[in-house]
Amino acid sequence: MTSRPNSSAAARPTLLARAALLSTLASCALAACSSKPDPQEQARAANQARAEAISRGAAVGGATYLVHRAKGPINADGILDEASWSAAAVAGPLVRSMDGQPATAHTEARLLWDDENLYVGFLSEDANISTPFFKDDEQLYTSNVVEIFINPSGDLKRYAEIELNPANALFDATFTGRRQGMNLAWSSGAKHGVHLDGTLNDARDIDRGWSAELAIPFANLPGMPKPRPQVGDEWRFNLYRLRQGPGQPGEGQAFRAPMIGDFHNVDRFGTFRFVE
Ligand SMILES: [Ca+2]
Ligand SMILES: [Ca+2]
Repeated sequence: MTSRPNSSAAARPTLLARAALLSTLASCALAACSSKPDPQEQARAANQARAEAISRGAAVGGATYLVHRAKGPINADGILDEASWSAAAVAGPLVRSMDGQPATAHTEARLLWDDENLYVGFLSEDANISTPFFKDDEQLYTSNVVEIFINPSGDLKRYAEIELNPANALFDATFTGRRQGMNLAWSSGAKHGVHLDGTLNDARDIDRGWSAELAIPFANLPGMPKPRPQVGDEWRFNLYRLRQGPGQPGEGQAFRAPMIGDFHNVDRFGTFRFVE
């Protein structure tokens, strides 16, 4: 975790302050913790420890992530303040993709679903939010980006790759096998938004981070075994973040570490289950 020697209690970073979620989650991981124990921070620490245990399990053992049903509408505006997000299981913190060890900046994700969409929310600590890309389907994966790979049938062949960057540019493509049959013309039809707690492409200040929110329609996903999932169904997936470019460490992060420099390592995809 990055510590910030200059932070005081008054100026303590509250990453993405408008995401109410963050006030109850992970602020110890995202900022310097106060030395005063207080119940809220203890609860946050416990939540963090639980998330890290889940992440370790996912990184090495293939723990199944539970996708809970959203209890109300989700507006994919990049602000994870819908009550359903607070009840969603944490996926992460993401780990280094090459070795499963702790990453240099905190990233966590959450998934939800309803009859029409799979929802994905990412919270990413980032001291220098940047990207050179502003158009959809550009090579977002050469810069800073969060990603989900989804394989509904579990065949480890027909999967979608969907990425979102801090400029709210979307990359989406389907594949018919590991790195095979890429169809960049495919559109997921995802609604998406980002929220920046900082400034984009301005290295003169220190940013807190950014959040991303996607509503991905089931209707367009490749290889769907049925029109929409049901409780108990399991899909294969992975979640990633890339930190590349000026001021970035050149780091790949993953929910389940592929352990090699290839996010398309489908054999290392994790599993999630749709639950109530
Ligand atoms: Ca929202
Ligand atoms: Ca596309």
